[in-house]
Order: sequence, then C-alpha cells, then structure tokens
Amino acid sequence: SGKEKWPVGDEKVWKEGIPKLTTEVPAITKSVVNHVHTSLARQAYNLDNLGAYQASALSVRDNLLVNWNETQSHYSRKAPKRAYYLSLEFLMGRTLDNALLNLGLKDKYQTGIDKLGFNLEDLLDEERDAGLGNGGLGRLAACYLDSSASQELPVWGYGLRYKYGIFQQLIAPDGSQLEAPDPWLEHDNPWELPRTDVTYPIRFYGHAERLDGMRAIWSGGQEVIAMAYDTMIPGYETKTTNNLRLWESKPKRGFDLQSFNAGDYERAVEASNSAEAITSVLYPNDHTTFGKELRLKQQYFWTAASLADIIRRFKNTDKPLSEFPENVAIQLNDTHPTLAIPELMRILVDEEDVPWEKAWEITTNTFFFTNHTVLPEALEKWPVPLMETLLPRHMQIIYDIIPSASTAVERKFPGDRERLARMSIIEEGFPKNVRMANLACIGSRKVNGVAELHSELVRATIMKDFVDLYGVSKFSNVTNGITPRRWLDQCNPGLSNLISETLKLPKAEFLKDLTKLGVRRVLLSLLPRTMHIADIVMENLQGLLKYVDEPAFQKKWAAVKQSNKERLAHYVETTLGFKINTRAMFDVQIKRLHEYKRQTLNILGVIYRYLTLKDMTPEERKKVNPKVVFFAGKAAPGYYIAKLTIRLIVNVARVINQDPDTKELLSLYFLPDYSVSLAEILIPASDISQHISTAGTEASGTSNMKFCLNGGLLVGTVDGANIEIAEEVGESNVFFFGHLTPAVEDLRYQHLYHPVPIEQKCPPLARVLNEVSAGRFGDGGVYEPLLNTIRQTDYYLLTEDFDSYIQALKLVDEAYQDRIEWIKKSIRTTAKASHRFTSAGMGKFSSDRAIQDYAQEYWNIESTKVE
Ligand code: B1N
Repeated sequence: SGKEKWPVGDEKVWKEGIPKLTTEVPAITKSVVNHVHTSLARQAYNLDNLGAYQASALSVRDNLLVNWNETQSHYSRKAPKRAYYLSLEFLMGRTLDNALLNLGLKDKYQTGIDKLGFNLEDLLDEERDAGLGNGGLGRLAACYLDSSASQELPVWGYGLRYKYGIFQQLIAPDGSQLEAPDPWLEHDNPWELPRTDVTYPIRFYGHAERLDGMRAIWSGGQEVIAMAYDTMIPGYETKTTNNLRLWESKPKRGFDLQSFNAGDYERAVEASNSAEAITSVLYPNDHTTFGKELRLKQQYFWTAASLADIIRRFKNTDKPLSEFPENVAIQLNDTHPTLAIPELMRILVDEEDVPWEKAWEITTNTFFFTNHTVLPEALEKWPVPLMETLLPRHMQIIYDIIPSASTAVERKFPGDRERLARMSIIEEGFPKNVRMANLACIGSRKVNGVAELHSELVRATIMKDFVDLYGVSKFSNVTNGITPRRWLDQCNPGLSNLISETLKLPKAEFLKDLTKLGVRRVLLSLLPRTMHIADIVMENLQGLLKYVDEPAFQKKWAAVKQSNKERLAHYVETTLGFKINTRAMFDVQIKRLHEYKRQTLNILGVIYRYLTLKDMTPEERKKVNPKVVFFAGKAAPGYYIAKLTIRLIVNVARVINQDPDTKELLSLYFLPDYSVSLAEILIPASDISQHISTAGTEASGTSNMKFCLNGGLLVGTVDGANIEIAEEVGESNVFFFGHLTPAVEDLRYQHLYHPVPIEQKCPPLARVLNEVSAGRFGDGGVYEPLLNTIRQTDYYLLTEDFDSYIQALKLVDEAYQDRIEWIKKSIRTTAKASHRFTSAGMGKFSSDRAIQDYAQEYWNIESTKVE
C-alpha cells in the first residue's frame, strides 16, 4: 500500500528525534565524551584505557544502532524471504575494530580519540574476545554473519549467550594445560542489547498425552525462560546491519512460588540455579560427544526459543503457515540444532493444528543441514531414555517420523533389513540411541559438506545409504570461506594498503568481493584484448602478478611480512618475555589440539630437526637457515593424549631454546590461550603454516585460507580445503606430502592385522621416540601413553607419513634459501589464479562466495538494499 500510518504520537516530533549517524570528528568526540559522562558516570580526570574503550564502543554502538534500526524496519516493511543460521557457536573475537572498518569510520574515530588524549590501538586492546566457540565451526559462523550483512542478505544468527566462553588456557610449571573460566562479561559488554521484552517459556520433562490423530499435549515438568540478547552485525560499506540473537536462560518468575510459600526456600533457589545453568558455559569439546544431559538441554532450549521467535516474526507478516518455506530458510550448523526438526513439527501439529503430512512437508522444505566432520566419535547420539525423560513429546514425534521413512526404504530396497537398520533414526542397543545426523538428513531439504573432498566423503560414507534413497542431488558441497574484512584488512592493514596502492584501487573494491572480478574476467576473455581491458583485468588480486618480478614491489611485499613478524615478536616478548629472531623463517601451526590434526607429527619433526642439527659440525650448521616454530591451540579438558602433546611441546621448547649449539638455528614456542585475536597477530606473520591432518580427516580447515590470503605458504596433506587452495594458487606454491585418502583405510587395516615394528617401518621416527622415552626432554615416562599411540596401532598414520613430511620440510628449507623466489611464491599465493580467465585464486575462499552459494542454491533468498 506504500505509506504506512504513523503508529503513535506526532510523526514530526518523532522523526526529529530519530538519531542519525555520527560521522564527523567533532560529533564523534562529543558522543564519546557524552558516554564517558552519562553512561560511565566518569570524567576526564579518572578515565583509563578501559573506560575510554567503553565510551568509544558505546559511541560506535550508537552508530550501529542507527543502521540496525533502519535495517530491521526495512525487513519488516519488505518482508523478504529470510534465512536463519542456527549455531551453538559464534566465535566472534573482538568487535570494535571490525565495526569501525565496516562503518568506514576508523580514521575519523582515530583522530577523535587522539584529540581526547588516547590511542585507538591501545583501546582496541582493552576489548575481551567474545569466545563463544571452540574453533573452525564457530569462527565459520562468525564469518558467515559478516558476509551476509556485507551482501545485504536478510540473515540472522541464533545462538546461546554463554556466561563463560571457551576456557582460558594456562600452562602449568610442568608444561601441561590448565583451564580457567572465561568471565568475558565481567565488564559490561557494550555490543549486546538485553531484550527484556523478548522472552519465551521453554519446557522440559513432564508428560505428553496423545489426543486424537497425531496431536498431543505436552504439559508439566519444568519451565524456564529464554531471554534475547541482540548483537549488531554490520555489513561492510553498507547500511545493512543484521542481528545475532543469543538466548539466556532464566528461572521462570513465580514458578516456584508454591515452594517459597511452603517455606521451602532452598528448593526454589535450586530451581533457579538449574535454570541459569543451561546457558552458563560453552562445552569445550569439539569432535566428541559425551551424552551430557545439560548439553541436550542447551540444544533444546536454544532451538525452541529460536523457532518460537522465527514463527512469531513470520506470523507478523500475516501469511499462512503453508507458505512458511517460501519465507523462511533455516540452516542447521552441524547436528547440534537437529531438535529444531521435531520442535517445528510439534508447533505445527500440536499448537497450530496443521495436519501431520502438511507439517512434514513444511518442515522438510525449511531446513538445510551442514555436516562438518566425518569422524565417527563426533556423530551425535542421544540415549532414548534421556530423550524420553527430558523431551517426551519430541521422542513421540521422532517415533512418528520413522514409519514413513522406513516405508520409503522398504519400497526401494525390499527386504534389505541391514540397510534399514543402518538408516534408522534409532540405533538399537542398550540403551537405544537417537542418531541426530540421520534425523537431520531425513528432515532437511539439502545436506552439504564443507569442502569438495569432504562432501564426497559424506556421500560415500556416513550418508551413503541416504544418497541411494534420495538420489545424489540432495547432497552437495559448499566449500567454506573466510571474511576478507577481518582476515586481510583488519589483521594485515599493511598488506591491504599495499594491494590497494599497487592496483590503484580503493580497498572497498577488493574487500567487498574478492571473486566478482574473477567472473567479469570470463566475459572479458570473449572480447579482443586492448589496453582498456588490460586495465580492468588489473582490478583484481591477480593484477598483482604483473608486479611479481619487480624488485621494488618485492621489497615492499617483504617489508610488510617483516613488520608483521616484528609485531608478533613484540607480542611474544611483552607477554612471555622471550626474544625472537625475526630474520628466521616463521613456521606456524595453530588449531585445536587433536590427534587427527597431528600436532604430534609436527613436534616429532621439530625434535628430528634438533637431533639433525646436533649431529652437524659447526661448519655444516653455518649453511642452515634459522627457523622459529610456533604452536598455539587448546585441548579439550578431558582429552588426555592431546594434553600430553601440549606438555611435550612445552618441554621440548625448554630444552632446545637453551641449547647453545642450536638455539640460533631452531627455537620453539607454545603460545598459550589461542584465540581469534591471537590468530590475527600470528597469521600475517607466518612464512609457512602447517595443515597436516591424516588424509580424509579434516573436513575443510579455514585457517589454511587465512594464511594464504596473507601471503603465507602451506605445508600440508592432500586433505580438506588444502586441495582446492592448491587448485587455485597452483601446486607449485603448496608443499604437499603424505598418503592420499583412498590409501588410509588399507594402511589402518595393515597396522591392525600385519603390524611392522616402527624400527623397521620408520627408523628416523623410532629414534625420535626413543630420545623422548629416554628422558631427553624431561621425564620420558610421562609421554609413554602418547608415544604408544604411535608405536602401537598408529591410527593417524604418523609412521606412514613421517618420511615424506620430513622431505616436504626439506623442500621448504631449500625454497626459503632463495629469498627472492620465496617472496614471489608469497605474492603468487595471495594473487595467483591457476586459470587466467576462469578461476578466482584466493578469491574463491572469501566467505562472500560461500554465502552466495547458500543464498542461491539453498535458501533462495535475495539481497535487499536498505534505503
Ligand atoms: O568445522 C570447520 C572445518 O573447517 C573443520 O575442518 C572442522 O574440523 C570443523 C562438535 C565440531 N567439525 N566438527 C566440529 C565442533 C564442535 C562440536 O561440539 C564438532 N568442528 C568442525 C568449519 O566447517
């Protein structure tokens, strides 16, 4: 109808009161001072960096909210199809710097804060990371939010507002990992808006009573309240500012009034404790499931609150529920939110009176499911007895889904009982279990993996039977991506400035879409080549290739890397007190500690290098290039072997960093408490990084993309996204080694049934293990359980890959000797595309491309510009 009626009061008075963006320095300083006085109740006399950070953050938040409000009312008015990203983890890191860059106001704030007598960089350092995630899966969710907003897509995230994020990692005197809580909300969090008016009651336990037909009534049990906290997600160079809604659990007020009245104060307080416990802490395990009741409670609490909110918003559009899938797409980030499937069925069937068949059609057209790992220990299963107690109605619904699912199997594969058992949502046993991946697959429109190889493995292994049933088109791939805003411009301003200056291109051109120009090139290739076209072709990271042989450019490129190495060295010196040789090659492995990621292979390789150096004469040593090895990463608190690996790394470092024979040539650091912010310092500083998982185990990896975009080379196995990176930047820029995926199964079989002693299979590795056992790096006995995993079944195939790993590192050393050639490789890694006209180079790994894939091939949503 066009114009809407003003809802309340005098429209003119209202409109004059609506805040506008604060974009000029005088207005910025005014707003910061205003927050110092009115939000913090402080003054210039007693303002420290933390206070100045808080006031600046509140001022920036005011700006974000101007855009946020306009975006949300735009969405309400236009009612476009929306997508929702349900993730138990959002590993956001810090917000202020990113918000300033996306708003395009960093320079202005810098000037203003300077005038107020503070330094912006110091203030940025006051912010605590929002560490609401374990690793890649959570950081991916954060990158996807940035890309959705940047591409003006109506996408909201839904997650949990954990009171404690991923634990803080400390290193004990003996070298082992200790965990401390992460009280990230200790100082007020300026980036969140508590929505005391957005609440939903969430039920647990109780009983489900079947009515006529498929309906039931679920009642009794315990009710808690989900309350929303909103976080603004600004797009880059756009007004679009999306929302991340995180739920907090609270006791239902008055719920236990009866106990209070009965004088049973303690019981009532206990109930409130158990309500608050639900969102108190992020589970710090990735790739393992423990079947903990509280985790299941988290999953239901979050999916139920999110769905209630989504449905309420949908109903505001006055469209009928039958049109739900045309208006709403919901992406399930791994199986963690799978309960959303029976929950939507419950709402439709029990509360909205939609017939079962119709409800199932709506449900299966709404959800999309991403798998992030094929490791068997990571596949979520929940005991049926636990589900029956905690979520009796959902268990009924799951049992009601089964018949039609089995009929489909029975029809296509009559009499194939084994197949039916494999595909069932319920796994037989004592107890029976609900297989969440099967439920997620059956209830979703499409299923995807996160890199080509991984998606192929999903089709060939865990989802094979479902591919046979539904056909292959339901199962596809969206290769992960990273946001170039945070992972190039924010973490490496030197490099992004150099690119911009060299290509004579405003930063926004390549930061907005690293791939767009790759597509334009295809069109250009059809035209005759003229100077004019050559100029346009230059508008791309590939434009840098023109300069790859220019000494002046090489020098600038190398200078950026050098200053990033110095920044890292400065960090290490100020936080740990170690002085680092920044002329050495920086070799980095940073990721969660896990046997499949094989940090053990790396540390054993370091020991081998150390022993080799020790064996050399001083003359021979003179020819060796110095190298500094960095590790960082957290181990799940209950993961004994992973924690032993950390202990070994720390204790090897203590020995070799002090050995006068070798310390100039090889040193080793384990940087505690890895985080998004630490990654932003480490990644731009690396010459070479390690991505060395046993082939077929790392679904994608995303830090590999970050390193390459920043001109770091990779040493890695033929696994995950390493493969596609090599396809894009050329195999000559990646140091591959190790067995390939198809060999892994056979090798494991041989290890089990025809074991060969390690002394025969791999003598150099045997020697390394013996040195550790013999106590060269402190009490050898401590490490026996870790060493035995290699000596015995060697499930992750270190003995098979060690020789080729050492060989690959040797090639790295040789390549690094020719420094000019190395710099060229570094430039090519950032800039090169293997096919001049059809490939996008590292642009492929922008999360903008990934989100476009989801938007077009999965969600069917469109960009919408906020006027
Ligand atoms: O997800 C990332 C991938 O790049 C990594 O290769 C993959 O290992 C990672 C249970 C997980 N897979 N599975 C998890 C996390 C938490 C949890 O409770 C599993 N994380 C990954 C992004 O696709």
